[in-house]
Amino acid sequence: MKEKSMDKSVTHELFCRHPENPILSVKDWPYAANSVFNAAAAIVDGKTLLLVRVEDFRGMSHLTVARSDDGVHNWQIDPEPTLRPAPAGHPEEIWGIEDPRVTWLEEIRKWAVTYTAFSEGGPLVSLATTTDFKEYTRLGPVMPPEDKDAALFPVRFKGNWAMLHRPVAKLPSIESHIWLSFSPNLKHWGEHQELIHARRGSWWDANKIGLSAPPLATEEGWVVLYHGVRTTASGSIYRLGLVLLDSEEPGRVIRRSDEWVFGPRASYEREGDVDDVVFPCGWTVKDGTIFMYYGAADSCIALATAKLKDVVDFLVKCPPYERLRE
Ligand code: BMA
Repeated sequence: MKEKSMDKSVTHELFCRHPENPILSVKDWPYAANSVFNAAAAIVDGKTLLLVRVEDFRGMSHLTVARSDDGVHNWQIDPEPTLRPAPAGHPEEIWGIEDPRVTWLEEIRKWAVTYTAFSEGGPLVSLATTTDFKEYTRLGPVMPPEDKDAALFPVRFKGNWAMLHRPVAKLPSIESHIWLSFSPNLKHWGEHQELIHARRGSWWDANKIGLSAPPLATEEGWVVLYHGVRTTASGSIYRLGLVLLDSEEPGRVIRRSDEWVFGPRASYEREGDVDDVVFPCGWTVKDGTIFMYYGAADSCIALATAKLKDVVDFLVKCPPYERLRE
């Protein structure tokens, strides 16, 4: 059995797994699917809404909405796919759409949905907006391949929208970092800058990192949850770390955790279509508690919670971000 001890004193983990995990799997689905995982999360009309990546038996993914009053039980799942790939008008979606993140844009009173479109040229970042999670307006690709793991900030900075995303370096010797880009209109993006760097050597987040859930506003700054991909002789291990960005200048990294704050330990995280993966695409905050929804082993959806205050207290005690110490 691959399960490791779940004792918090052993794991150092900030987040606690829900005892009823996994909270959603293909058993719960109203139609046949291979796996349900990597879901965006939001509070909509007082309910928790997950926009779930569903992989069909061809290997291609679409997105389907699940809603719950308490964010744990009694999920009402759309009886058929909510957002399907539309390759006729959007050839970049030919091999499916994956890993959504959602952000409420109060200024235009719309949800922004960033997702990976799997094009013949590789995965890229696409953006759509919605007001009801039923009808979607596609803005199309906003970052060319290979790029994924994107989410918007909910507000503009000096007149521009901002997005975190992760382009992939073509050369194996170059690390893949998280970038920050800006746009006046959500459609055209520029002022690209490298922001959070993959570390090197034996670090848990060496060589490849990516954004997990969208940035969360707190009094201390933007809390960013990211994943680090550790390559081992028997595959990759996806674990999670935290970064704090300046409230007014998201291009300024203030703190970064040295240790991971969550990693695969439970059996449903350690064994599945892709072993040893925890992959959150969304989190919600209710009464001071963060609900982090994550894909587990690319097979099901699990929930872990933490007090927002504990996360912020932890982050402000993390080392200042200095590129040289990596
Ligand atoms: C990443 C993404 C995720 C997936 C993870 C682990 O590159 O493609 O969708 O969960 O790999 O397989």
